[in-house]
Amino acid sequence: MDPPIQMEAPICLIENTANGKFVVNSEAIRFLSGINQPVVVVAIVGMYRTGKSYLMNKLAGAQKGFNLGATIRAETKGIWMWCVPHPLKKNHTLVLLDTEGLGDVEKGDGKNDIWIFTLALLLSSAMVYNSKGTIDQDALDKLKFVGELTEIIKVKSKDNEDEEEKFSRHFPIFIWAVRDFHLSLEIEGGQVSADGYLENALKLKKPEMLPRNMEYNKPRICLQMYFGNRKCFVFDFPTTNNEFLQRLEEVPDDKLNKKFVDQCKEFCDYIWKNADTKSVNDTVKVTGHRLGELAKIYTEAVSSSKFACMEDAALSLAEMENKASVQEATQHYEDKMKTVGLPTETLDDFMTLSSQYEDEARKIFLEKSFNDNDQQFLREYLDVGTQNIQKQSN
Ligand SMILES: Nc1nc2c(ncn2[C@@H]2O[C@H](COP(=O)(O)OP(=O)(O)O)[C@@H](O)[C@H]2O)c(=O)[nH]1
Ligand SMILES: [Mg+2]
Repeated sequence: MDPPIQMEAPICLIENTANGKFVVNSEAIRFLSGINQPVVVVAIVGMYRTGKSYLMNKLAGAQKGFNLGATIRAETKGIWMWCVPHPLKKNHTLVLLDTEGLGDVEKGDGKNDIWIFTLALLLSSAMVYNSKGTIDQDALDKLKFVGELTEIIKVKSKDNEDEEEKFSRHFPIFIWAVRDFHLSLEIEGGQVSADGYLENALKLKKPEMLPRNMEYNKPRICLQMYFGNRKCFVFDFPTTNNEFLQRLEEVPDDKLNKKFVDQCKEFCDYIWKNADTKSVNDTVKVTGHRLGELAKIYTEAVSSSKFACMEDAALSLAEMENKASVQEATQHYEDKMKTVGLPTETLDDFMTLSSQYEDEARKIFLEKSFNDNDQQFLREYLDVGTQNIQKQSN
């Protein structure tokens, strides 16, 4: 069993540099490469100063962690990461990704928001979209860029017309968190749940294809199509005390609005229970190590304005790991053979030992390799094995 993860404070995973490039932080990758446990990844996106970092600290089960912006400037440039032991899933690591705010006026490039959104989406198993007030037209307008995801993300490397219909099979669960919600949950006089409230806000204007309705419908259609699993939580004002509001992370829960504290708890419980282990290609469980590799692959794609292709990412990941498995297996064989006193009494003795170590090595390879569907790496491994036997017996 791996030891529990110890990470004192969040670190930057992907830096959004001054010249608008995204760069992975090698220290974060090094840290992730030491995590062999499967990971549940929760990312949060939304406009800046909407209480994102505060909520992420709650998910970490901590009062402080991610920096809360006490000024109007966006505090976090890029994507920050905090790894903690999963509070419910044994031997799993919960990876929290906190993003800089969308709609930062200092970032002139119109692509900034969609790139942050894309990276958060591709790396997470649950994505929280955080906004303030109500889910109204303005809130949905801020998410307009989801309509452009087809220009950035691909499921398969070969062109396919129905690509976007496949998004929902691979995308994370989507949770809309509405902060400082000041309405009552009612539609046409009847009580609704928060989920019902979200679904109502996503309703399309009919007739759908009428040009004047299309702009209104577009983000709604995309959200419905891409995120099959949707959930909504509304949060009251945390407190009426303005001074508390400025430094919420220092205020204990019993000094805050009880309803808000309960809503935060309900939100965290839902995520802890429902956010799955991150997987690629539906089957391969992502470990911390693999998450670091995925971050590198997707950041590189986004930075160079190439498509971020999920199938290609899974293939690169498999190739990288399978190469390492071949190496580890052959190393095992070689190390074991070094312990054999040569020459052995008979060739039979030699062959028995050799095939025993060969079996062990193959087991190592098979345990560590994945997605080796056409057995390219198994063959490569067997080739190396055969050469080894010839080398040793000569
Ligand atoms: N009104 C209000 N303020 C909040 C809430 N949560 C946090 N804050 C305060 O809003 C400011 C920004 O919070 P932060 O979590 O850094 O927002 P972020 O920029 O979205 O990450 C801080 O001063 C917090 O104390 C909330 O639910 N409502
Ligand atoms: Mg923040």
